[in-house]
Amino acid sequence: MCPSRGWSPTSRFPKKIYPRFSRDSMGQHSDPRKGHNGNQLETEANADLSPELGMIFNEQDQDVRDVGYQKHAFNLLISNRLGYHRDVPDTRDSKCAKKTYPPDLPMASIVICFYNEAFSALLRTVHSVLDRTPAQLLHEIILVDDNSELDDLKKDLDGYMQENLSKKVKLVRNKQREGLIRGRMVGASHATGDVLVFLDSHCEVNEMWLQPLLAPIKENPRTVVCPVIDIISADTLIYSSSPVVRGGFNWGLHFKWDPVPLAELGGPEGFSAPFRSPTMAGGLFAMDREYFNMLGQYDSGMDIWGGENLEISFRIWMCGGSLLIVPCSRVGHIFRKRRPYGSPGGHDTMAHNSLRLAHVWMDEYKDQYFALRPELRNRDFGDIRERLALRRRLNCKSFKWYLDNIYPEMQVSGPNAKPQPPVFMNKGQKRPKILQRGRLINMQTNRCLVAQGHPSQKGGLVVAKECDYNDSEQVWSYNEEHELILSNLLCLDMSETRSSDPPRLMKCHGSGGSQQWVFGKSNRLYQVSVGQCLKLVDPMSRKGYVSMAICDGSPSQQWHLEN
Ligand code: LR7
Ligand code: MN
Repeated sequence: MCPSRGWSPTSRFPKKIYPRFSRDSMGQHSDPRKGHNGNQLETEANADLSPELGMIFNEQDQDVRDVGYQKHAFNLLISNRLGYHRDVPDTRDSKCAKKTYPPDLPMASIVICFYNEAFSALLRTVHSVLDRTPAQLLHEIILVDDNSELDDLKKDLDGYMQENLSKKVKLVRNKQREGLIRGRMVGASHATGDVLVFLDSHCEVNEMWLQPLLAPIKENPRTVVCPVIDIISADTLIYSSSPVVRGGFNWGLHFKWDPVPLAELGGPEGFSAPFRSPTMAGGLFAMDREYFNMLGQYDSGMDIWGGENLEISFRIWMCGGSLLIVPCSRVGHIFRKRRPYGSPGGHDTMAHNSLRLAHVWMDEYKDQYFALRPELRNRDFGDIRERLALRRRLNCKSFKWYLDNIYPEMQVSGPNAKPQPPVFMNKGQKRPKILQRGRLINMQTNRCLVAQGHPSQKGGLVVAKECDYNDSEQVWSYNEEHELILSNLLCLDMSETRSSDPPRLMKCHGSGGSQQWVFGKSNRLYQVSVGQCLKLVDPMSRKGYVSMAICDGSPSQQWHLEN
């Protein structure tokens, strides 16, 4: 699974944009730009209201959301309502806009392999490429359906492509599930452009994303490049900027993000110049097509998911190429908390694939992996003779060379651990501005929402009780991050998808979602990540319990923050 980037100080308050509601239909796969009838949500000029994009108005909305989380592990209701075209915030450094690129860049074949992807997310990926790539650089888009089981990815997709997409967009279907590694190889084998660009099937490319990737490849075809991967929240679909970091790994052979060493960021262009990265995350990169073939594509003995990202990273560096991250190219990716699919037979393909890469590329350092995973020491990993022959044929360097020269920060266990070089840290943290302070009053009963126990108690419930205007512990602050903080201590929190649970007081995490609340129309208090509104359960009961419910605007759902 992809590590989240929550560790970065700047990602605590990401620059964000709220999706604008512009769709005419929900659930039907027509081009949303084509008409404006039906279910349009009332939007107000106030951009702060657009988090209401996830609001659940009826059972059908609830269903789309719940089934969506099960099948895709992100908020399908919002994804569908967003449609296939939207603007995203330009997250590039200001220096990027001033850069110019040669007019005769190589042409790109975009390869997107998907398995059971949400129709709207797949189409938004495709249209973002079509909308934000100059036609003369786009040779083709190749979609590879990895034998998906969802109905709409069959006839509906064919129909949509015929009606709405040019011949530049092609679709190849695998007869059996191959996994993303062989799936990408299938896509690449159909490609005829100069450069291959791989994307996951739930991405949105940003302004001027392609030129900065193609330029270093034109200069040197042995350069492989990655964009900075911006974050599209799985719960809100909000697109936010991600900190500039580089790829590493640990001895469990999991990819991780590392800060960029200061030395890599030298030069007059500073943060906007491409810099070297020991590894890539895997899903989003561009590579000269001939070089991809020459370097041995991927290991076709790897199944479904995992490990191929480290394998190709090691191979690039050890066999004479280089791997760069290009900060002026930005592509958003939906980061999910779990992978919503398994592998046929339920195999741990990550372990199988990691074993293959360890045995082919890591020399004596594979023992570092086995020290952590002793049960894998004697596990079968199939035939790797072809990959070993490839390594010899390409005359690749040792893994020790790679560690010494490309990833010296990597600690090798043993008595003489190396000291860490200085690292680049992002700008300091800032506190979100408080917009309003006051008592949170239920308008049906005039009672105040307060802590059931003490407001400092983590995990404590909130209840509607008689207001006590002398008690400062009943005062809420509402800030620009849409957090509701009681008595300056804890945040009102609805953890993720368990919308049947009541909200609780939790440590403020600053990453939106479960702690984002919006005061909407008719005094609704809407929770962004569960798509529901806060409700007083029983106005007659003295207990004052509250819960989340479908937003019907009834009196028990009306709240007001009173100064
Ligand atoms: O059997 C499958 N067949 C497929 O076609 C399984 C998956 N897929 C498709 C899938 O629909 C998606 O488009 O392959 C793509 C990647 O699968 P994800 O989105 O489930 O993977 P991920 O984003 O969780 O994982 C990251 O690591 C993977 C390791 O195998 C791949 O390299 C992914 O491309 C990679 N994603 C990224 O690098 C995006 C940034 C995330 C980070 C960090
Ligand atoms: Mn992905």
